[in-house]
Amino acid sequence: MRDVDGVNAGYARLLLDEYLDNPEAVPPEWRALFENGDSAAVRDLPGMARLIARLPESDGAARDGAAPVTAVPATPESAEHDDTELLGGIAAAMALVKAHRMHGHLAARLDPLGAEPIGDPAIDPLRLEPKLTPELQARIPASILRVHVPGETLADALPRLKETYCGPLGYELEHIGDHEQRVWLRKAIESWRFRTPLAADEQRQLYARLCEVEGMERYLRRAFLGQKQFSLEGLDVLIPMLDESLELASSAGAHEVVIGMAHRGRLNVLAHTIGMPYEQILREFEGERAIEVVAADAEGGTGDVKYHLGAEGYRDTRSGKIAVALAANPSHLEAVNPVVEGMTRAFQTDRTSRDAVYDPSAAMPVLLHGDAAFAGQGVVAETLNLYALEGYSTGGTLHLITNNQVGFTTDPAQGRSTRYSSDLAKGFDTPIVHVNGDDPEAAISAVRLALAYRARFGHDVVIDLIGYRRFGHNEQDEPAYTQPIMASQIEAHPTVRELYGARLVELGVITQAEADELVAEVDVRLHEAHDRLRASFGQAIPAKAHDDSVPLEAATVVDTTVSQKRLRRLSEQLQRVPDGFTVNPKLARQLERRAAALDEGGIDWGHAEALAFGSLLRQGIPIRLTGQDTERGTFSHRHLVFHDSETGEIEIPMQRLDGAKASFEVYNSPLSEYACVGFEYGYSTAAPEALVLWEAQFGDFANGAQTIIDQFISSGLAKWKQTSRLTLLLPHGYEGNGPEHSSARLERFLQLTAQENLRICNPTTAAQYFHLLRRQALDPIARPLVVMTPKGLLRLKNASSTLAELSDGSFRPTIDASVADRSHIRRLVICSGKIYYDITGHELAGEANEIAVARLEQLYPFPVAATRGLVAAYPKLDEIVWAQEEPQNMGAWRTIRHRLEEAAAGVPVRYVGRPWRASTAEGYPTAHTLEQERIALAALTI
Ligand SMILES: Cc1ncc(C[n+]2csc(CCOP(=O)(O)OP(=O)(O)O)c2C)c(N)n1
Repeated sequence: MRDVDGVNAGYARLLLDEYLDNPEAVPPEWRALFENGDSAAVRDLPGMARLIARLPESDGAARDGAAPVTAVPATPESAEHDDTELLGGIAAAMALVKAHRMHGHLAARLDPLGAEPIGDPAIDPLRLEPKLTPELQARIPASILRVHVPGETLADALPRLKETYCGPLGYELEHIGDHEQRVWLRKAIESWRFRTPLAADEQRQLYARLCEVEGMERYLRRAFLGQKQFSLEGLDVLIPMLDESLELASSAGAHEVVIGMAHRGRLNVLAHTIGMPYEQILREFEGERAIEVVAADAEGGTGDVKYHLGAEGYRDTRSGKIAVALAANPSHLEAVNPVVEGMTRAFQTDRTSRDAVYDPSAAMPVLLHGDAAFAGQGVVAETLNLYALEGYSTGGTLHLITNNQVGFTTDPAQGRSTRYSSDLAKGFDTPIVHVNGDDPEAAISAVRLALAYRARFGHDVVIDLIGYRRFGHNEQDEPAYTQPIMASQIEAHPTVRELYGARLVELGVITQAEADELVAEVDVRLHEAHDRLRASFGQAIPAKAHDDSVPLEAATVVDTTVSQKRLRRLSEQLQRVPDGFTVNPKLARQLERRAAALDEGGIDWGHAEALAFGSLLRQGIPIRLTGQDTERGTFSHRHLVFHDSETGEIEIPMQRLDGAKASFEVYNSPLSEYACVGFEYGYSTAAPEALVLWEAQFGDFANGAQTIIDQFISSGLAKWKQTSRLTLLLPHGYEGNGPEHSSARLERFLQLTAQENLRICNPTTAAQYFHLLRRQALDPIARPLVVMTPKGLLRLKNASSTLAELSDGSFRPTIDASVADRSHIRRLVICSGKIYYDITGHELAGEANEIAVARLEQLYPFPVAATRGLVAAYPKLDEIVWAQEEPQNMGAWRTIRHRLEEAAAGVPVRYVGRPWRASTAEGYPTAHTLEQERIALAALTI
């Protein structure tokens, strides 16, 4: 029988706690005891005695590597009340340790401006029951508390525990559901593995870096008084933290780090993290005040403000060179987050063989957030939600909140309901490290811990870097109007460079003279760069204005044909399932119909799409397709992923095509538009060779991603020379399903078009869709494509195609009516999309001999020549009618009317469609039917 004393009893209590938290975490013999219902026994000493007596001799340590229990022999003379006191003390000590881990951050000294932490009674040893007096603390062996700080007893360990959890770093990790991660983090934090002191030369380097950070901001402010720079001052340690991140990413094998950030400190990141020469940054400032500033560059781009520009550079690290990309971003805070994730994922993916090979170690995403923005912008949550999803994971993102404790003029208490800016991340099981921005060494250790955690668990991690904003929101703002107390505190507060310099002088690492010398050197370097820049003035090339009045039709002719033999072979492989795989019988019948369609005609939309994809894969074009329920297709028309009806196993024939030279990725997306479209945009910019498609459930939902559409997809080329072949598939068409399932808001996309920034099409046959997809992938000029895709037409016989229509021909921007004798045609109806079938399928269509109905399949760039040709083919026209099912203030009419009138060459152009409406469509099916009928009739009756 083993000794039973307060210490071992305490250990058993601890194990019970642990068991209740996570049964797997306790040694099996203990688990067995607790499972047998003996947990109640732990509550009292005699119960413990019984319990421990039944244990085998070797009780083993808990699995997380904590020291085995120290068996303190029971002293025969110890009074029973001593045992009781010790047992109580151990319980309190355990609570104290737990409280430090859970609430220590509330007592941490995180605010450089010195705000008193609120603290928490649970971490006060004298407020526990029983009071943990120094004497009692000295009787409690630290080993049974399973802490990782050094010390024999609680009395030895407690100061270090306080220093760990309540110093310049505060940790939140106890919310994490995964026991292994919690244990790993506790150990890493309490052992100070990542808080090893910096060597003297590292300290000097760190100080020199802070001189550069501060020196650049100061120089810019002096040299360009009143220009916006969104200074980093107050959060200067961000730059050394990024330095450390690059070092660690590189040593872990990454060859690319992708950074997303807003305005704050961006110029500093460009110079010091990306390595952009000072001259280039100074040029931006000079350009702003130069008289000869140009409105547009040679390619018609209109540019962007300097604190939005993207950049790429290479940095030397101890482990070699690493590429660093800073994603271009708009003012819209946090919008760049998913874009960076998509870019990173593209860099992590090898698309050169049938299976996309995803290697998260190849690149690392770093997102910098404002404290107000992180808490307030919904896209943050949407992006956090991607981290563990198969199609979206990037091996964990390093999130750095540059927390200056104010959002423009808004105090945190007005900006969020939570204590910390970072609190949202807790819902994603993410560890959070808060760090005082005036302690550069603590900040570096936060990065080390965060990236070790990321490397170990492939999980997002957040560092909340708490600093202040030395000046106003920008350099034209007066902070004292709205934050007067804070502003005066900041004015009296030394900079982090000054504080750290003074500390190093005190430590004897540098002399005051050396500290001052480093400051002066930075100033000299900036002066010299500015002088060199000034000397180069006058050599700039004048920009020529771009004529955007005439949009051009696609200049290049792209061969989109595929031989019938190849299409047959593809079709057969796409329907093939492995032996023993059971396809749902209804689906099997659909597949059989597809096989027959090759000979009989009736190749439907989903079939044509699959053939387009398959043919592109054989040509070496990688494809990535995502969207809500996209694997099957919202309208059950796609079925790229088969599910074995008996085992649930999955089969993706597209990934098994013979001779495919590129990867095919297909994923159901989470229920997000903003982050998901942003992600695919980012992916598509970093994978220019790939055809990246995002599909909306219904086209209307794309407006959840409006910021990405407005700020990136449509304007990225003009602002940042950044484009891609991202393709949006937006189900569109009036089928009586109410205001939210009818319109993809075609008008919005058309309104965004100019300078050939987009392609917008509304194809009406499977073959047109086939050729359009192939053209989009193969056109040497990359542009985003917006496709109004059908719903009812997916299965409409008339909208299906023959094998010959796929194998030959090309995408036709207009489709003429098939009228043999045109001399009696008095009205040409031109329409786009599904309404074509409503008009031509109407019972009166056959009698409308004087009317021809043509289709406009490409709305932008507007097919000027083709439309002119269309009109010219009808010599006796009295009028042209533009027919649409959308209301008059929506759809294509208002954007293309002048194009139609130009092409009409004097023939009057008239509108037929829904009247002006505030809402896209009728809510009642009967009202819808009446309206469709009215439109068709109006188009068909003269
Ligand atoms: C989506 C969006 N809404 C509003 C703004 C206007 N705005 C620009 S900066 C700012 C405050 C940002 O505060 P914070 O996130 O704390 O970053 P800081 O500027 O303090 O670094 C606001 C509201 C914006 N840029 N984007």
